Amino acid sequence: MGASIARKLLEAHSVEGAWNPGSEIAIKIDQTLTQDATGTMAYLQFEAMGLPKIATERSVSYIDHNTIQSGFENADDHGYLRSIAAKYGIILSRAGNGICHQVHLERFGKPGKTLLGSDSHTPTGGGIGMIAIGAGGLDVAMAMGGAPFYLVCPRVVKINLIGKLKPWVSAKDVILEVLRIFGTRGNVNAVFEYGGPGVKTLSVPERATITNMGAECGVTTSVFPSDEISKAFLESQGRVRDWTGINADSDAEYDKVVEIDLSRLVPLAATPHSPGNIATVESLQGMQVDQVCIGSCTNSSYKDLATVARVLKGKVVAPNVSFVVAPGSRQVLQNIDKAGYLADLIASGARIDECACGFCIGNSRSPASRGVALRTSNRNFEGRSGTKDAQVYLVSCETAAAAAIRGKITDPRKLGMKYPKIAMPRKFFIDDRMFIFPKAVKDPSKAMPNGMVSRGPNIGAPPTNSPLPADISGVASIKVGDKITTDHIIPAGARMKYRSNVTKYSEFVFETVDAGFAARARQARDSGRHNIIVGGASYGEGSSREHAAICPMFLGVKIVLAKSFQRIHTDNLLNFGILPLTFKNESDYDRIDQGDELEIPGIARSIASGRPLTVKNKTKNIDIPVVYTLTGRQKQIVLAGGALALQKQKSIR
Ligand code: MIC
Ligand code: SF4
Repeated sequence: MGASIARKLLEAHSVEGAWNPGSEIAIKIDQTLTQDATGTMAYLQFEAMGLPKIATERSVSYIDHNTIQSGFENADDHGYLRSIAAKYGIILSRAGNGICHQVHLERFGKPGKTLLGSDSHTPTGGGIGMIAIGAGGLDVAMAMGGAPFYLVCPRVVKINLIGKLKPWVSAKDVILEVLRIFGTRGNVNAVFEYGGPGVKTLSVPERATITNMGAECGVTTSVFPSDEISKAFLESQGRVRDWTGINADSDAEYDKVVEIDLSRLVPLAATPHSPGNIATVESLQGMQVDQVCIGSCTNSSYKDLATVARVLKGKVVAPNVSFVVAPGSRQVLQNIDKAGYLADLIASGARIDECACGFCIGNSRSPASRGVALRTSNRNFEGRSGTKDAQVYLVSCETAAAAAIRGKITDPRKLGMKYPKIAMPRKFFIDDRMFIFPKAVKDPSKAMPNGMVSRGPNIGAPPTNSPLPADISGVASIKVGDKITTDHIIPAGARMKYRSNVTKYSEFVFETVDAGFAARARQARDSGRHNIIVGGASYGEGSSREHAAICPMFLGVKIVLAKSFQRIHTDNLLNFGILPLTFKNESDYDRIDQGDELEIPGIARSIASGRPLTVKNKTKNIDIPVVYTLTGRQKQIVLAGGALALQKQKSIR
């Protein structure tokens, strides 16, 4: 049997383990990316490793999330990132240059390479045939230092595309269909690999829309072949030398094959409050809309914005709609400007936002109370927009543009217009001057104030943890339900400016779920008790933000006991010395209440020797069997109190 693309690329980068889905493997990382909201912590950790330079082929630090700069915190972080990039040989993409995933695809993505990014939408790079994986900042910091990245050898699911999309149906509808089929749960440790004759009908940015939102299914990554279309894209970026053809073998083996006929797809929407709640746009028609936002790393390419501009040309947005457009990159903005599309957007009444994450992360453009927002982004978790009771629908650019004109949800096929066909430029106008390339920094110390790394008062020290206690004796300090996202655990939006200041940021753990949690947990911690979080299924969905582990760690959380976990969050918990445990019998979830006194005597010794664990619920006087599935490496990490703590222990020995 032949090999899939995923297998070929993972095996070509393998440094440990053999191809055996479910077992642990380690791969060499060629490229890394960080963004500012996760990057400051990643670089603080990199500094703590004491290495002189990065060891990757290419590492890029993007400033795209925290660009609102209300208060000094964001600017302090930007200064820190600039000086760190100069010091360690990292490329800096300055604020205003665009969203990491869009920019990386344009300027640095290379078929066949591995990319590890401290952002869950890093799989966008799969659109150009990379194995691109999202991870916590610490894993990215270690990869920058040359360490391999450990992952579970994935199951490979082939998504066989046939046919061609009909007018007004686009790549966003393809990934919404994938979400309809697979949902947001149960896809951990899988890779979605796209193939079939339909692939050649999709451009690279369209493929990237699809791989980007595979993150919402919870897969490790998604990947497309690299073909003539990828070559043309790289040519248009002046980078044809970066092209290599990558294909699956014709007899490649897959764990599952699912077929999607592109010609049968219709405009779809993800309805509140999950990217997995899929409905047809037709079924939602007529609903009054208050806000339409175009942008985010999912849908902010040249073609996306040009299509919207053509739909809106000569019209003005409906009076009840606030219409926001955030181009994905400065390159997109410059090129839609040169082609005249920007002028059409401005004329239609668009509020042109900075080339950044902006509305998607909820730090700006929050909708009105109970407002209905149609957005082209990838997540519509409750409250993520910054307005708790807003109703956010995720849609394609075509559907968003139709609503902007009509003021209500409208199936774009019913607009009565001819579908605008957008020709991609053969050569994009390219201006790389908003990058700071390390080789241009002749004397790194001059790029830093007083020759030092720039550390404003917002830059704290990377927090550390103590080894896992011999016995756990504590309290179920919070009990939450299914599908708790990292946005629930530690909010982004206006709170995100505290990313470099763990003491402050920790005040907001579970803020939107139970505002009393942080104070309660602190009190338990300070009285010598351990905090235990009890969760439902798919705990830790969504982002890669390691603060969803770091801040609970800071509050004295030692264990999260849940029905199931998402991949990146599991790794983050372990990296910071918090033990993820699952119920042996899911129904035991009902046998713990918030506030119950819990004990796990001899936990450290049991884990070290591989013995089963039991949680003693002292309040209810019952024993609950629990499960840990840790490799030898992961055991060492969690017993030491996290990956940095383990590294320190090893260097002392
Ligand atoms: C997100 O979309 O939730 C973010 C903000 O990009 C996060 C990263 C972060 O929290 O900084 C992600 O997707 O990983
Ligand atoms: Fe930025 Fe939104 Fe993409 Fe996250 S999902 S990287 S916040 S644009």
